[in-house]
Amino acid sequence: MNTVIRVRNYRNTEEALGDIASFHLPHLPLSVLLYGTVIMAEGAVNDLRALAYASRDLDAKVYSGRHSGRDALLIVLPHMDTLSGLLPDQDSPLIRCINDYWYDRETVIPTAQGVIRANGPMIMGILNVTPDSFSDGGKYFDHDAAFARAESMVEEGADIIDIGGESTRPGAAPVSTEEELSRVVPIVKRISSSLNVPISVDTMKPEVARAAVEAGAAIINDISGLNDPDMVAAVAETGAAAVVMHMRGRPATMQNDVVASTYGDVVADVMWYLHNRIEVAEDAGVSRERIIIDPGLGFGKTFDHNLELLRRCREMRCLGQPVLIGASRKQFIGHLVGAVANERTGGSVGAALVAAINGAAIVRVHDVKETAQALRVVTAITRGA
Ligand code: 7PJ
Repeated sequence: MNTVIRVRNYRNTEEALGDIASFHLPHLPLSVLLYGTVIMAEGAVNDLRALAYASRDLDAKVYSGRHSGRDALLIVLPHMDTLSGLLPDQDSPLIRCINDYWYDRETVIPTAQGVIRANGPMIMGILNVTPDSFSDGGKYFDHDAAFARAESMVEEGADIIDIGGESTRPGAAPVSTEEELSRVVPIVKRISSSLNVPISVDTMKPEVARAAVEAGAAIINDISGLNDPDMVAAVAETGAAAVVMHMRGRPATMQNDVVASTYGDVVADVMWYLHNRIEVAEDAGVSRERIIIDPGLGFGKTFDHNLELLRRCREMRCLGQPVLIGASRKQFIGHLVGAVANERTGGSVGAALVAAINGAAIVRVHDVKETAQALRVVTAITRGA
């Protein structure tokens, strides 16, 4: 089906009223939108028609309209109890969407180095082996220092180590393939041969991806969303898992002229992009369960877009993939707390907790120790100690 379906969770009446206006629902009581289960489906008219038909079985009210530039349905399920008998039925796209939204299942991700399994949010610790990354550039450029940092992150609670050899901050100098290979491959080899932790490699270059997996990496983290067809091929061939991230524009210029109207509904637009990238990857032979999705906080987004993506993070689970959130030390946090990058730990932990509570499977962070401690408490509260 060429649709994107998601449970919609409104923050307040104003936000719900916005959707009411675009679906011409003058008679629908606001309380139903705020307290019922609201599903937004967008896409091809024929698929929407089939969904509208199927939703009759669920005692739903269905309204058609437009949303974020697409044909859309708003499906309102006023009573959750009408669903109780239907929840195990995985074949209905609507039920699958509700299940993905609400139920925390075990995360299972096959990678190039075995299967990653987790019952709660995982921590991906950032290791930049660059001379110029924005918050810790130069610190771990030296291989011994990088290895020592990887070791300490594992002790502090990192479940995955993400190694990056190219800075993606706006205006950073591009790095040649040879240079990136020489920064990344030796450290991947060293970590994979002596630490028991899955390694992810933050790269946009297929040559680096292939060499990194050969050296022991499990996951390719491509901020360009598998934009290069050869990168899709590299992921398919190597059996690596892939983080597919949304970015608007290219790193050097992505923050130029981003405004509120860059997106209609930022969550909808990001989900459509990710939906299409998943299809491209699947067509090239990358199995769906190997794909992790990421809205790409800070990559061509305004301050408000970043906050909205974090607040509505759970909606993205309706694509059926584990969600990764990278908020750590980013500018939108600096904007709120007024601190330089390496003094944004508290703000970053706050964002990571919101992501975890909102269903993120992986949080990508610099401050592993503090995040692990905070997540330990959140997990005990939300899932039991
Ligand atoms: C992200 C990333 C992110 C993923 C960077 C920084 C900039 N990869 N690589 N998600 N950010 N998947 O760490 O601030 O948000 S580099």
